Amino acid sequence: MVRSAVTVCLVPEARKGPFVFHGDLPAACREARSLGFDGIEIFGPSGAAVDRPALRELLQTHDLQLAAVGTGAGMLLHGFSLCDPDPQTRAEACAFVREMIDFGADFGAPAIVGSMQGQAGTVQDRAEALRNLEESLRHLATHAAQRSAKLLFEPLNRYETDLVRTLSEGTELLEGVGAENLKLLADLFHMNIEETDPAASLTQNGGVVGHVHFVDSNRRAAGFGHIAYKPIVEALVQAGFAGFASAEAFPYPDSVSAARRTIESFQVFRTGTDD
Ligand code: LER
Ligand code: MN
Repeated sequence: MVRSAVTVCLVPEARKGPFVFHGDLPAACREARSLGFDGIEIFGPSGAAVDRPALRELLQTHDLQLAAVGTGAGMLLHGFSLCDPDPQTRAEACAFVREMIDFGADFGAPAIVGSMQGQAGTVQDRAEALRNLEESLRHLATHAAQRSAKLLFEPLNRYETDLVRTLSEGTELLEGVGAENLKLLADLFHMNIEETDPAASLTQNGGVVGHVHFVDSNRRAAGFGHIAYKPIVEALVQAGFAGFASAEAFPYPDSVSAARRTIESFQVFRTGTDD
């Protein structure tokens, strides 16, 4: 069964980012539970930043799972990327993600490589950047496997990367890395920009999708934009998807309304209709 999650951002520098809850982890857990979410996804400053015993108690108290941990703060706060042409800086980027993998693994949750894939830009050619990224992911997936954890790779839209933008490109990258525990994250906002047909792409690549960012076309909560969810959900169900669909959306018009709208829209996973 697909489980619902909602994002909580604990990085003040990302307060304008597409996260439903910001700053107050206990309050976010309370709201997530009262609205009926199964889990939370944390975007934190580093693997060591979150007090693990306190998080464990919060998750237990509110009967929530940790769905995933984002690693984008490595890029946002330190300028790290996994395709960096400099081996030393790339090693530091890997170390940052490894700490996040360890944090997530303590809670049975995968880490997400999204923004941390980086960009080739004008610094290196795309093929070289992809080779660097592939090597970093192989190393990180091996590390995650040692902790019995999955690692999630997220294609992004063209305004955020020139490397991997579609699920098919993601599948190709995964084949190059060759790690069983490396899966794709399908972010419906990025897909709405990059995919010719999001549902068809999920049908084609759904077997390696391990997590979904459940969000609308305008990056508001599902139901506040123009994505038709029924064919997307049908494709995911057909592919046997049983991971988390996590609300990574702007807190529009406010956090609680965005979370509530998400849970209402989440009914499409139960009933198969957008109504
Ligand atoms: C960035 O746009 C995004 O979607 C995040 O999930 C990646 O870290
Ligand atoms: Mn995303």
